[in-house]
Amino acid sequence: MARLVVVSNRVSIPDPTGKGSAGGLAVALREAFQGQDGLWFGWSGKVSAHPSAEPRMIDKGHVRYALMDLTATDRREYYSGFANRALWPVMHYRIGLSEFSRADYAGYLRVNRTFAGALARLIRPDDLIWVHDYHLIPLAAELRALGLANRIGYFRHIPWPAPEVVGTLPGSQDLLRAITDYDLVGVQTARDADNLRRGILQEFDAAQRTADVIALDGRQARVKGFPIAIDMSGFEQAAPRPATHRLLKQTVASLGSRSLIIGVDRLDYSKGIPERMEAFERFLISNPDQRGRVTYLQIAPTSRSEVPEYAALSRTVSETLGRINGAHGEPGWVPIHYVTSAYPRSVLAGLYRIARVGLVTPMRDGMNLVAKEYVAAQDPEDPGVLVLSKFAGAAEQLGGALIVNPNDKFEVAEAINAALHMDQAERIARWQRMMDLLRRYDIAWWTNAFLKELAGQRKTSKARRPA
Ligand code: ADQ
Repeated sequence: MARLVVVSNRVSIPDPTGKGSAGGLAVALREAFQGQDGLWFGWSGKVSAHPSAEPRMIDKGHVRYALMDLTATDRREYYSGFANRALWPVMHYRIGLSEFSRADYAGYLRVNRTFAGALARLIRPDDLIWVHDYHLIPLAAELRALGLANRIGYFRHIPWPAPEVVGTLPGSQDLLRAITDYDLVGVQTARDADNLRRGILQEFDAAQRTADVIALDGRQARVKGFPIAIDMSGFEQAAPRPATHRLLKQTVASLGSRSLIIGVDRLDYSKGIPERMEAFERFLISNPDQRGRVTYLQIAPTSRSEVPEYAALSRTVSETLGRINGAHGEPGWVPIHYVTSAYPRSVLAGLYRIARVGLVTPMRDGMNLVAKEYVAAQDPEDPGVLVLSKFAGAAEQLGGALIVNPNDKFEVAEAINAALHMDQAERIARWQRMMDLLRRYDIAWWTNAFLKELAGQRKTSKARRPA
């Protein structure tokens, strides 16, 4: 069997207890490595003044972890700069927040080249290479330039917007061309796939071979939707367990007879957290009888705090939260509870289960795993209701949710009210529809579908003569 080589910006090594990182990607990729030898290559998360050109190797079970350190300049330019300050906002349709710098872009290309050089020395001819996300778009092009002819797949976790939006980003033409150096490009939704194919066809003299396949300069790339999924059985089993964690116990105790509304997101402007708090405020204003009868718990661990737009968001969230709690709170009732820690998956599952409403209202999101986790964790006899943004990739699959436009706080407020008042039969019917789909397309389906398709690709002589 061909060895699987995964490349991602960060590498997640299982911890000594064997549980490892709780992140969705870590769980997905652990599934992909089941039953086969693998290599996982990427950034260690560490910064060093003189990083080695060779990765540090760690063996765990049948997987080798290859870890590269970065210099402080690499981290600033490649990661915080181009990836998170230029690419991320544009790919989430926030052109006005995108800060392009030539130095950052050069750093992004430099780190991709360094990674490709170090990785190429570890690659065997029949390895299947699976690259993840927006940090590493040019990696295949760099590997091809070094003479590699392996099958290389790419999965894109965040949206691929319409060509007019992507086109605003300097360097986007080169990135589009680089995408065609992959044999298989997986995106979250049919809309992303359509946007990406249109982008390539509009920008270059490319040909559409079949509905999915684009040919450019003798290379062929298949661009297709592979909606990422979750570990369904893990969530279904964890959710009903008795509350042992402090947060879960305290939440249950403080709720009394109140209904819980829950939001769980990384603190990111794409997730629409202040907008959601304002929609909740609108719900309280429009439904004064609900005051004191609901609690909204927002869990939002900080992320990318070195990026100025994230620090600004953190301030906005604190101000919005303080204002709403100040204006509407009463002795004995705080409308919005806000916590910023990371929690074990079992705790999140328990919280999802007791929440009558799951509020997942990103302004844009590639997929949004929280939406799926919330549904998976519900009690089949008495499920809660998911309120879901039409701009989350998950909305293409989860038609049983109340679908909203997060830009309209009145619409979100009305959906919260409808969710709290929905009768049991309708809640069960909607939940069942979503569960059928989530069970069918779970994480094992996702990894198998992508890898099977990648392995089945005709091996093209994509290697280019070294420059
Ligand atoms: P993210 O933007 O990180 O992922 P999301 O899909 O919601 O967004 O995944 C977040 C994960 O982190 C979930 O599994 C969630 O349970 C977990 N998480 C969130 N808060 C937590 C907390 N306080 N403690 C512990 N765990 C927490 C990117 C894209 C998404 C895409 C995923 C996967 O932006 O659109 O769905 O990749 O492809």
